[in-house]
Amino acid sequence: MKLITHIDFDGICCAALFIRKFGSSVDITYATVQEAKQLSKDNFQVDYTCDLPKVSQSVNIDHHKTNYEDLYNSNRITNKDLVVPNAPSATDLVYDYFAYPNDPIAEEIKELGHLADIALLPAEYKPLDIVLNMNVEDLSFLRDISELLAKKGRMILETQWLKDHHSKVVAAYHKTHQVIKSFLDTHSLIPRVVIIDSRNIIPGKLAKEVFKPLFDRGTVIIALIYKKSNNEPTRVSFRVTKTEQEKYDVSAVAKHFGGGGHRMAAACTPNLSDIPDEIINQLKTIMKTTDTVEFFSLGTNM
Ligand SMILES: [Mn+2]
Repeated sequence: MKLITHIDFDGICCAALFIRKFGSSVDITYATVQEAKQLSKDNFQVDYTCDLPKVSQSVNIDHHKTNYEDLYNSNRITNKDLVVPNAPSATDLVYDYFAYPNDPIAEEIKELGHLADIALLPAEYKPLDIVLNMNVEDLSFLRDISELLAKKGRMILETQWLKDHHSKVVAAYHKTHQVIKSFLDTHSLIPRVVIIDSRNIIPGKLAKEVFKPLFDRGTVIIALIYKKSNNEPTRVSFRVTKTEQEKYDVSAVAKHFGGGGHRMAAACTPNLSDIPDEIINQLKTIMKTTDTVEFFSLGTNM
């Protein structure tokens, strides 16, 4: 049994459900969307693709709108696939696909994948979220966390493994929040639409920490510029605040730059020369006439 899954929380919960169902002999590849697309071009052979665009002729279990459209347009969708664009998470779909009767741990894994992907992870999961973000490039770490989740469900929170990892990364996390706070303290007026460059100012793996504090200040759309690490390309991650999700579709903007995703969460890897002007122009195509937009660097004061 070979699985390829996304290197995020949802993808890891999918992996945990596979291990729960088929045991630790499942061969798991963890990949980004770009890597999955390349592996598919190379005709990489797997049985299942989760939370990613379909790889080769595998069974695809996914909830990304752009993937659904691409599969449909290219006639690659089959009746074995479960690609549901409005499903809250791929984990929910894996849970339904295989069925886990009388398995409370599988239910906990489903709950976790679901909450993580709709950005409603309860506070007690924060250490797990931070540890995952900081170790996302370490493939053996991703396997470890999948195995541990499959074995323990939400009790993963009580493990010494998590406590040890958390104590290593918690200082960087607090420093990041100080930088975000001082940015917000020096900017009394925050527009409805914010493009914010976090590169060289906070660790790329923690860049997404800016979303919640900015939304709390009344921003409705954020385009976050970041680099996962020094040798990674510059990426832009788009988010729409929960309360205005119906009104904006950022996947259209991401798609313009060769990326994709969901209406309220999408990403792309634009040309550096498109930052920020072309990003602003594209955001304007989905903004309301009364919306204001501004470009900031997270590190500059006023
Ligand atoms: Mn997902």
